[in-house]
Amino acid sequence: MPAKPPQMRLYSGPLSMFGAKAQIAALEKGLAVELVMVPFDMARLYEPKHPDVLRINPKKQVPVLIHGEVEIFDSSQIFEYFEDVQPEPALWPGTPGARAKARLLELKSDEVFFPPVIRLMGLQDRPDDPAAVAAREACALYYAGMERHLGDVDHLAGPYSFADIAFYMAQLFAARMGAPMTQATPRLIEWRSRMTARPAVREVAGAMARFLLSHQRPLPDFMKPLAMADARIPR
Ligand SMILES: N[C@@H](CCC(=O)N[C@@H](CS)C(=O)NCC(=O)O)C(=O)O
Repeated sequence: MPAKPPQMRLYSGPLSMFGAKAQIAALEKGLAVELVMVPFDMARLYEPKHPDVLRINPKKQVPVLIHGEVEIFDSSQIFEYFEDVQPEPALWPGTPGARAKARLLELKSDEVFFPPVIRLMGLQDRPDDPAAVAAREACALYYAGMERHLGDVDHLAGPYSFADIAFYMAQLFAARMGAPMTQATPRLIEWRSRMTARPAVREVAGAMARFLLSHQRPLPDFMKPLAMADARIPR
């Protein structure tokens, strides 16, 4: 009898934007993944760390993925692994040039757009601090660039891709931190609505919305419909 293929286990957190990227990708690909939510609360955040996370990731962060002997961390690395083990539906475009552009957009989302959002997280009680004003301006500038980049196409890098998933989660956290998209970028707002309508996105962002509400945290307007229980996908 052939050996049973190992179960994939994904470690994430209820408010982990990077973990949510991996969760959405797994759902889009129909991968059977056991989700492990690591200890997290609003006061201590990710302390104490999950022992498997400590063992596998020297950065002590989620997401972490275990699949048999494969033990990896980092949402972008996990995207690549998912694409290799489950090529369909493809979440990178088909040609090398288009793939390179999509990968760069995915990286920019995490490493260019998101750092000002991280700065805003530490400035929530000081919205007028010059550093907070500058961080919100950086987000607005990035949105304006993405609006031009999007033009009149539906997705950021050709077909729906990991680049869309990454930027959706990054902008969701930016909106939570006071740097939402506005009507200054109407095509981007439409892109966000298309993304929010996807069942995989609804399931993951919906769980996040309900977690925030259960902790009396405000929701950006576009997340409010996500908080309803029927945002979950029946299985
Ligand atoms: N580049 C990493 C970033 C991972 C990351 O920042 N994870 C956060 C949660 S969203 C975390 O585990 N933070 C806890 C900590 O840094 O102690 C990725 O893409 O996975």
